[in-house]
Amino acid sequence: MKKNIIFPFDDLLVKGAIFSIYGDMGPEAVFFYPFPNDSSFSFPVMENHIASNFEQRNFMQIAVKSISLLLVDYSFEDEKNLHLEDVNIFGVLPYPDINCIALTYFTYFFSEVRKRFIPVSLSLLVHENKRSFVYDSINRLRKPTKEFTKYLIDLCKNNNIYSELEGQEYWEAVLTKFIDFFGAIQKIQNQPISPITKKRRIKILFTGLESTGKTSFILTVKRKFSGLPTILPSTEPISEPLNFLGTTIMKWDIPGQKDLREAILENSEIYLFESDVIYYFIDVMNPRINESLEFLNKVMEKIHEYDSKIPIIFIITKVDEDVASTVEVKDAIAEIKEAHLKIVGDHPYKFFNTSIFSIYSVLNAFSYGLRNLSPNREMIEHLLWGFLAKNEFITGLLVNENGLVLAAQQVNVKGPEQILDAKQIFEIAAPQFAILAKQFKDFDEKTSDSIRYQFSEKNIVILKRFSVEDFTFFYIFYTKKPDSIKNLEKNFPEFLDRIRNLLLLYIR
Ligand SMILES: Nc1nc2c(ncn2[C@@H]2O[C@H](COP(=O)(O)OP(=O)(O)OP(=O)(O)O)[C@@H](O)[C@H]2O)c(=O)[nH]1
Ligand SMILES: [Mg+2]
Repeated sequence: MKKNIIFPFDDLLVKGAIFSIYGDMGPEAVFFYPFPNDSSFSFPVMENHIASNFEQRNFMQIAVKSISLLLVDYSFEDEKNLHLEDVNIFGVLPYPDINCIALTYFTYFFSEVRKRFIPVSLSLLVHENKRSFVYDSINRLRKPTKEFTKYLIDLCKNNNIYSELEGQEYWEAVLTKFIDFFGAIQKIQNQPISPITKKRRIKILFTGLESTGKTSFILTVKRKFSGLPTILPSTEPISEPLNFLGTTIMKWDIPGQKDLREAILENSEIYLFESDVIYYFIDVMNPRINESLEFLNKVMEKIHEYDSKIPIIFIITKVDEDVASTVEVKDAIAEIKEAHLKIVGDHPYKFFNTSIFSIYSVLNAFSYGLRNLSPNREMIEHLLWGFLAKNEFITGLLVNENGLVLAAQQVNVKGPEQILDAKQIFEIAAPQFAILAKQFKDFDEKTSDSIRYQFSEKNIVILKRFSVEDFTFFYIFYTKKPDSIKNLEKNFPEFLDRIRNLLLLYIR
């Protein structure tokens, strides 16, 4: 049916919004805007809100994909310890058939009528080549997206709407709300934080006073241990690319000596502007707190000029194993945290203690910053958590071939049983990454191989290698139940299928 095709938000980058729920017949698109051009339903004002390029089946596909992807097997059971009402996940899913990606919000509501949790999703469609809008605006889109979803959920709850059909008589009210929502998105689009670039580049900064271990940290990430003994104080900012899942990340190592670190402040438009993460270093053996605070303060002042909420990752270095548990070091860490916390304001932050003698401590701290740049981090973590719970694993780590930790999850274990921590598990498996990554260059995407380490009857670590496009990844699973290995072999392929798309859109 051919109609007057008018979509009043012509220059909006979000081309459609689809609200889906898992109703009685499975996932279904219940409310959506604009209407698909072959809509089977019509009400008077609808003609002005039709999109020429979407069909009903596209919205159906979005409902199925966005909901089934994140469902974990326990989803429908009202188990006390699952806290499904706290699941609030954002991520980016690909829809190549319609050349779009969708910023996707996934959550649940509890239906008193159905006596179960109902999964719902809201998908915002954006053309593939405008994806950077989503990546750049994801944090600002969260609030209106959540609020609008909340409105739709309440509407469904209060009126027992569990299908598109049951929703039809509410369209008049819903349509106005959709238009308000699109208006809110338009506002966000009209005030870009940074120019919308086609290709996303990422910039990360390593800064802090001199001799706090910045260059050593970077060498450890690169696992260039041979460079460590001969390391000299840095004399100029060094920028170096790091390829992270197809995205180029520029890392800047800023020298810390007084006159040299002034350069970063004077040339803040080069170093600080458009930085995505700052790693700020403090030496636990020689914290020089006042001097460090003074410098950090100046850095923050510059950042505020650019009005960005850049995350600060504090790296407290030289917390070597032999001193880590001494009172002096513990006190120093507490004091460093307290002092530096006062100036982070409302920037997201996190503290890590590291030592170049524990590769995991360095890789984990470094990965944390990168992980937080991924719009799909929450989705991957949720899937990993669901997989662990379903198969009775305790810990799961997703690691790339360079040992960067893309996701780390642990399920609660009851009882006083001694369990290995993530660091121990990582260090058991890590020596294999490099060997395995090279060993079978030509293995195909469908297969994965595993190595099993069993220390004792009840401590088993499984390393699984798989690849997505040109990238090699490892999953490391830890369990105390030998039987769960059989589950792993059976359920892993399906899990891998779900996670593959999310990995491809990890940062890009
Ligand atoms: N024990 C111990 N020593 C460390 C650690 N990390 C760095 N160091 C030592 O600290 C000294 C300074 O390290 P660098 O990496 O050069 O420090 P930097 O922050 O790059 O210093 P500038 O380039 O001057 O800003 C070196 O002698 C390192 O060997 C650590 O985790 N443990
Ligand atoms: Mg240096």
